[in-house]
Amino acid sequence: MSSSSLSAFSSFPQIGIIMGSQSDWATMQHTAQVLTSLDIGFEIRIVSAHRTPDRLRDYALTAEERGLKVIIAGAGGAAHLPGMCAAWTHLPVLGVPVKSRILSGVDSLLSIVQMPAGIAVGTLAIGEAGAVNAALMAASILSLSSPGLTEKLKTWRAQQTHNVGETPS
Ligand code: RP5
Repeated sequence: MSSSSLSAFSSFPQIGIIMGSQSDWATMQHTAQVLTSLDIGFEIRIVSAHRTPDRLRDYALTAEERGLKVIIAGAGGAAHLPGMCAAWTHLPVLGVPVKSRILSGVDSLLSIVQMPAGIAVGTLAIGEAGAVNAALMAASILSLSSPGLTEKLKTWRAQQTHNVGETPS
């Protein structure tokens, strides 16, 4: 899926999806797909904590004034991105550990989840499951002030339940 084909890739995004590298898009596209299915506006950027530190600082410092409500940050390996992003903004930051080539994402998971006390990052599962659930968690956060979105989330879950067969095909 190309980022330009996502219908909720909006000019008034509520969710910021950032990732450390182009290589993370294969995982993070699943976040974008779920947000699209829930009709939640989002933006997508490649922002690396170590390769583009100034871009990360600018992105996080301007996120709130640009209308973002939640940031979802996917990164792999020594995955500083979610924690560094959270250090620059008071918005909720959800971290998605991307499956890495050498350590299969355990490195990503531990480096995101083990935030020292004082700066919070909500950490999801490694890989696609985490990317999907980050979108659902962000939607739940937004739904606290949006009854319409609560209904969309209930519908999404009901559809998921409906799709579970009683016997394997
Ligand atoms: C991290 O390094 C990125 O988040 C990515 O998961 C990982 C590898 O990046 P590439 O070498 O594929 O650009 O910064």
